[in-house]
Amino acid sequence: MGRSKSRLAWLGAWSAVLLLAAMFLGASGSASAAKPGRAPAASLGAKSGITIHAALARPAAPTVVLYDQYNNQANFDVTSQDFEPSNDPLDSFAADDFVVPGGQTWTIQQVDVDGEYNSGAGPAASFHAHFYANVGAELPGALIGDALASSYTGSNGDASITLSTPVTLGAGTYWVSVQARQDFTPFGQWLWQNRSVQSNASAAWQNPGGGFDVGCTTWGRKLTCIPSQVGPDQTFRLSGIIPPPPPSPPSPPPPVIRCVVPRVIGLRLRQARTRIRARHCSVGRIRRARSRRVGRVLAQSPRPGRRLARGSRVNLVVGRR
Ligand SMILES: [Ca+2]
Ligand SMILES: [Ca+2]
Repeated sequence: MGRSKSRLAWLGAWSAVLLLAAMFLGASGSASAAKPGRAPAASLGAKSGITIHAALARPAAPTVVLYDQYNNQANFDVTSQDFEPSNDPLDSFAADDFVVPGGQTWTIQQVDVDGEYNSGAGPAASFHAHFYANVGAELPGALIGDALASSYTGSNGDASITLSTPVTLGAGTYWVSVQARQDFTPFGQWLWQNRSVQSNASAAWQNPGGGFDVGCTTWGRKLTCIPSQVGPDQTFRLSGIIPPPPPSPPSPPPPVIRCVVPRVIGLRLRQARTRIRARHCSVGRIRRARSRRVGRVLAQSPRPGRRLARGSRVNLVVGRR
């Protein structure tokens, strides 16, 4: 390790540069943050040079594209990598934001990123995809989903990552950070392709271990943390499913209608019948009894106020001459 190793890494890069002509030459110098004496020498980012951006395949149903800013490649990229332990101070995270529309819930299963290898041919061992809430300053906040060591397909640094842990999010603004889990020795560096068009807030970046000596040991704006960077956003696409809304709760059963026995003593029989039916009871047996109160109800059974099954009978005694 040490200076000789770092020089070897850069020699490897230069041999590729010679093949790719002058366009690439300018790039290598501009973006390098090689630290003499720090081994290996990882860079903060680089001009991507001649890159063919292959069109992505559409996911198969029921998986759908949830969010897509895999376009407008800036041909400049940024480091976002989980290195081997000896290079942990260089571990860094780039992140970009996206919005789940109101009324929707997404289960994100796949993240596609456009990337490149540098100072080595890769491949990444796996990718991490970290999901964060959005805080007021339009930067990543609390970690709310983490798909570590996710498998992927793709080549030359482009990766279609199947999340080891799908992430379900309701409406709102969120951030996703994609990191290659890749040892610098011997696989080199993975760089995430920048996007020349900004959607929502511009990308964020952090280097918690401070190994790049540029500050931003917590989240900052990428273009502020690394002024040599070109392109405000990152290229990525999210795929997954929009689960159907949960079934509405079953409607409550209709209220039980009961016969609540009315008081009908003293009423004329016709009035008594009407009132009894209005209270969901029925008129039962009618007995006649001599009385000066001819045609009026003298007694009733059951007594007023009883709550009985619908249609229960109310028996009456009615006066007669
Ligand atoms: Ca690491
Ligand atoms: Ca953005």
